Parts: sequence; structure tokens; C-alpha cells
Amino acid sequence: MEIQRVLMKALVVTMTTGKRHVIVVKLLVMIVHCVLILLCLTAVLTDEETIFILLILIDHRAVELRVLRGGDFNFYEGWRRAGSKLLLRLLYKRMSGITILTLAIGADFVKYLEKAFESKRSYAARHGYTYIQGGEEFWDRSRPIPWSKIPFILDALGKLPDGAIVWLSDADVLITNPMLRVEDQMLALLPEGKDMLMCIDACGHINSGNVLMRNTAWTRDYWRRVGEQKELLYHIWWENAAMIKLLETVPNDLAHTEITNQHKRFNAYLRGLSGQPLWEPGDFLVHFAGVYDVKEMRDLIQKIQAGFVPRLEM
Ligand SMILES: [Mn+2]
Repeated sequence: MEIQRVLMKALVVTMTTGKRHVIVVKLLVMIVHCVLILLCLTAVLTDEETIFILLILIDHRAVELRVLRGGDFNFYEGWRRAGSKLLLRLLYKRMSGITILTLAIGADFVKYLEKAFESKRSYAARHGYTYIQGGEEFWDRSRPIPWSKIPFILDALGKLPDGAIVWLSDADVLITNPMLRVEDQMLALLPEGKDMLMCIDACGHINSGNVLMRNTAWTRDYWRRVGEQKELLYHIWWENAAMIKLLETVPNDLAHTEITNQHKRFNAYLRGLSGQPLWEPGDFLVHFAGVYDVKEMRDLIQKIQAGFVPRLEM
């Protein structure tokens, strides 16, 4: 709030002095504008503050140009249009660069995991990510519920632009350190030429609970084919089993996928094989993989948020 007040004051000063044709004032105005633009490009301000400031800046420059050009209205309008277009492009880059997808189906599930969803909602707001929580509209009742992730993912990938970064995160995932960014915890591990990041978890398996993807033709096709693995419909790992099967049998799918063993960085557990690092306070998130009772998950969330470090039996 304090920063917003300072910015508003700076804007008022530039607005009222900008028309004086004094070179020093002009220079100061330019510097203030540059600082404001830099601020807008970082994540210090909320999206609303950013839009507000940039629109005023564009308008101010447009008015100034109009004065300089002797009231050429077309030029003024053209500048405004071009400025708004640039602004939208900049904001798009900042705001919708990363999308978090979480599917939550079932009244009990939604109720008992509310703190986990809230952790993602506030996490996304803090970093300017988009959080999309899918619900029963994606429920494919012909299959066990986890398979409904696929229509949910395909719907989101179909709407997002090519190249968008998407983090698919299970409902049983709690963000425990919101200061850490997806860019550092996950995106940094995904090489330029690959489209999907998964990890081998603390139990030694490739796990689909937290997956980072680029929205590409391959990614959309891969998920469509995951959904076609009907012989695995009742496998205890559901769609995770179908994902692994494709990675094991289709070399091109494996070539597009980065598999890391750094599970603690973005898919930490409360249990694992001996010697594997487990979730600790300060870690990015905790995933309650293999816990099938939602009340148990709720109790674990409460314990963790109260500062405890619970462990589960293998
Ligand atoms: Mn899970």
C-alpha cells in the first residue's frame, strides 16, 4: 500500500510538470517513467496496480506527443493503440506465463483438502501465476476418478497458447514454502528441447503428482494417447501407469520427457526408501502420495501447518 501511495504521488508530479518544455524536467519525467515501467515488470505490484500505472503512462506519453505534434488526433490515437497493444503483450508475458492445474472431484475431497487448494490459490496470486481448479465438469464417470485429469488437462492445453508453461499438480499437494518460484524449483530442470518434467519419487517410481509441461503439439497428443490406454483403467496407479507405459514403449515420448531424481525439490513425500530425502519445513511443497483417506490428509496438513514434521510408514 505504501509503495502504491509513493507511486501515485510520483505520477501526479509527472502529469503536472510533463507539459513544461524544460529539458531538466523532461529528463526527470523520463527517468520516473522508466522506474515505473521497471517496477511494473517485476512482481512487486499487484496486476491491478500494474495495469493502472501502465495505462496512465501510455496516456501521458500520448498527450505529450499530441502537444508536440500540434494536436494531430490520428497520431495520438495511433500511439495509444500501439501502447495498449504493447502493454497487453507485456502483461500477458508476466501474468499468464505459468498456469497451475489441479483437479478436485468429490464433495469430501474438496472439503477436507481446502487448505491445500488455498495454499495454491494464494501461492499463484503471490507470483502472478494462473491457478485453475477443475471440478466435476471434467468427471468421466466411465473410469476411476484419477483418469478425469486427462479431459481436464486437454481442455486447459487447448485454451492456452502454444509454449505456455503448465504445472499439473495433484489435489493432495500442499505448498509449504510459497516464497519459492516454479521457475526455480521446476522450470530450471526442464531443458529447452524437452516438453515435460517428471521425477522419480522417494519410493523409486516415476510419479505424475507434480508434472511441468510446455503446451506443444506433442504434449497434447501425449495426453490424448495416455487416455487411450484402456487396459490400465483399473491399475492401482491409474493414469500414472499409462504415462509410464508410454514412456517405456514409445521412444519419442521418452525423448520429449526429462526425468529427474530431484523429487525433494518439487514432489517431496513423508515416506520413502531408506536414504531418500523426505519433506522438511522450508521445502517447496509436500505431496501426500499413497494416502487414500482424505481425513488423514487433512490431519497431516494441520500437523504440518502447526510446525510438526510427520512421517509415514512405507
Ligand atoms: Mn497424489
